[in-house]
Amino acid sequence: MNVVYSRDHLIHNPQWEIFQGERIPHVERPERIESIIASLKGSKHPILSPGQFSTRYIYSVHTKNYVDYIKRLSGSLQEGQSLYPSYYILDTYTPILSGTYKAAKNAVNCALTGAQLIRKEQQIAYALCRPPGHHSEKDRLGGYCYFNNAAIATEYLSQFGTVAILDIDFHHGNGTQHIFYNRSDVLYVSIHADPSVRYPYISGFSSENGTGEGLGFNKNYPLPLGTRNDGYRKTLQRTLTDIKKFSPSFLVVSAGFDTYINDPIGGFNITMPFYKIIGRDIASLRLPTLIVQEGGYEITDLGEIASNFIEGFT
Ligand code: OKP
Ligand code: ZN
Repeated sequence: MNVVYSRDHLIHNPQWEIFQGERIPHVERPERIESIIASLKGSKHPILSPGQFSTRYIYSVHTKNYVDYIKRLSGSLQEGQSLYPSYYILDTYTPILSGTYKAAKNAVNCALTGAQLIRKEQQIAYALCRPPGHHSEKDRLGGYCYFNNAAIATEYLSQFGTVAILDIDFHHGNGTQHIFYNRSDVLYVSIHADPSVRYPYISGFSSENGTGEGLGFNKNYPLPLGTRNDGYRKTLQRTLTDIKKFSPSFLVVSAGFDTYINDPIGGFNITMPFYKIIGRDIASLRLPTLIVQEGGYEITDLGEIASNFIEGFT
């Protein structure tokens, strides 16, 4: 499996988030992706640099005003400054820094490079995107996300066939759901923590099924805090059945590893060896698959989690 990675994510280095009116240390750290790449470097998987793609791909999912706003704000800041914008936001956890635009665009390039690989060679690719993307809506940032990497890659792939998105991050991907909510050529399926007790709170309930032409093409599987391997696997099997029924040309996996038992902001009890099983179960679909990195904040173990997942997949 090809891994797509670039050091350009390092420039986005948020120090704080504002949580319940207090400044607390930011968990979406550059060390996350460095932990993963360090672990994969010893493996047989080739590591590729992303290509450059036009901003037009970002505009295919996000409004021009929103994208330009992030670019302009980011460009106006000094190194080390951070700004919590008042417009186009879902929350106060997602600051803009001088490096944010460049890093977020690089994450999109990683996802698109992976998407191109799976389209042309019908293979599997792993895009080491950072910052993550799945909370970002058409014109709103939030949940540490600016541009929706998985959605932009999906939009690109959807020109060539139908796409299923399987979101296994601990948090519901409200942004991805929002972007494809009225589409029948893109199926969004997500397993995540019960939104009545965990971020993003506003969406991720099982009653959200899509709208218009997209009715029936959005499926949410919220699970209680404390969910363990066996309970998780039952739900995972259900999502795989949904995807098989849809029979897509491509699969995009929004892979967050904050379901891990020791994750500092998660609340499930998934154990280290189980990531191999999750990878193997998803790979059993035998689809050209793009894996897009989302969350996962236990920095010390993150590399090992990703390696287990990839090993199970291949
Ligand atoms: C992003 B992704 C914790 C409260 C803020 C925001 C969660 C964003 C998760 N101090 N929680 O889905 O991993
Ligand atoms: Zn998450």
